[in-house]
Parts: sequence; structure tokens; C-alpha cells
Amino acid sequence: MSNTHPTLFLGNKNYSSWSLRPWLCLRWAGIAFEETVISLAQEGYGKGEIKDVLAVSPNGRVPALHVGDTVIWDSLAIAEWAAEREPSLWPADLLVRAQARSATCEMHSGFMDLRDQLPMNVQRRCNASGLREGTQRDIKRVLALWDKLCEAHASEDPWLFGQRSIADAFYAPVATRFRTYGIDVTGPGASYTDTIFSDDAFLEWESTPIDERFDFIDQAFA
Ligand SMILES: N[C@@H](CCC(=O)N[C@@H](CS)C(=O)NCC(=O)O)C(=O)O
Repeated sequence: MSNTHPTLFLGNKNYSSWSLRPWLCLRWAGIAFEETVISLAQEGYGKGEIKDVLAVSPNGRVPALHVGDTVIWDSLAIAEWAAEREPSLWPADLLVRAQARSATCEMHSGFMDLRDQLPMNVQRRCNASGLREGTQRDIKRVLALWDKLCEAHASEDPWLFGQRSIADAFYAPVATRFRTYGIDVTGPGASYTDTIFSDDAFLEWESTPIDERFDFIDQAFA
């Protein structure tokens, strides 16, 4: 292994949605990188105070990418770094690119109820009931966004903006959440999730054995 490659520090692959996003972007961009998974089941979790994480990331959160001596933290900043090296990670058209950024930012800064009540748990399958009003609202909004974008780009490749982009990496963990918790996805959204689930890079991530169980996540809706 070469030491000249960047290193991506990640959380546990079954659970860390923010880690999955830039990992997909780096794979899709064809950028060589090393990866190191840090257990998030440690003292300080939820407060940005896990010692092993603080040793590699200034805000105590993963993902963080080390490029030489430089640390890039936050999933979107890593994705943007990758796009500067491989511009095809964003749509070529200026206005489509602006829309792709809007969809990505909406995910990065929103959907708090969905994120809180339906945590990523890639390999689990169950049926969630008693979803909060805010979670239902978030699900509805995601599905409407997927349908509208897939319809608008129906004559192109089957991703949100035609060609695969950072926006797809940001919604991939949401697709796994819907699958995990038995959320009904129909219409264009259903074939969109199939596109994600058959992506080579996604399949590589998904096939990683669960390294550690997080009971508090596994027991949601049990
Ligand atoms: N906005 C950040 C969120 C990063 C984040 O919250 N990461 C979680 C893992 S998915 C984490 O490191 N949690 C550790 C903690 O909260 O102490 C990003 O986009 O990278």
C-alpha cells in the first residue's frame, strides 16, 4: 500500500451514513484512497468526544479525509474535494449542477426527524410503525424529490440528475433506511432505489461484514 494515497477515516460501515456518502464519491471518482474504520461504539459518542476520532478529525466526527498533512472533515467538503479532481461528480450543466447542489444541501442540512427516527442500519430489515409526524413529512418530501428529479431526467441515465452525481451519494443512505424499515417506495423512486442498490460501489460497501453491533440502533422498532 502506498503512503501517498489519501486516507479516509470512517465510522462503522453498517451504521455510519455520513461515512458512506464521501466513500461512494471517492469510489465513483476513481480516486485511490486508503480507509480506516474507527469504532463509534466508544465513550464520547454523540458529543464529538471519542478519543480515537478526535485524533484524526478536529470536530471529533467522521468522515475525515487526510490528504498529506491536510485534514478535510465533513462529508460534503470531502465530496467537493473529490469533485474538484473529478468534475463529473457534478452535472456538467450550470443550472442542473445548481439543482444537484440544492438537493445535496437539503439532505446535508435537513431531514432531522427521518435521520433521528430511522438511523442507517444497512443490513437490517424490519417494519417500522408509529412514525412521528415529522418523520412522515420527511419521507414524503424525499419521495417527492426523487420522483420529480427522476421524471425530469427520465431520458438520461437512471440517477437523480441523469448521470451519477454527489446528490446520489447523499441520498444512498436514505434509500437503505427505507429498505431497512419497510417504507413503501413506489413509482420512479422505486426504480431509483434499485439503481442505487445495484451500483458496484454500493454493493462493495454493503457486503462489508458488520464489525460491531449497536444495540440501541438495532432495537429501534424491534
Ligand atoms: N455534518 C457531518 C456529520 C458527521 C457525523 O455526525 N458523523 C457521525 C458518524 S455518522 C459521528 O462522527 N459521530 C460521532 C459523535 O457524534 O461523537 C458530516 O457531514 O460529515
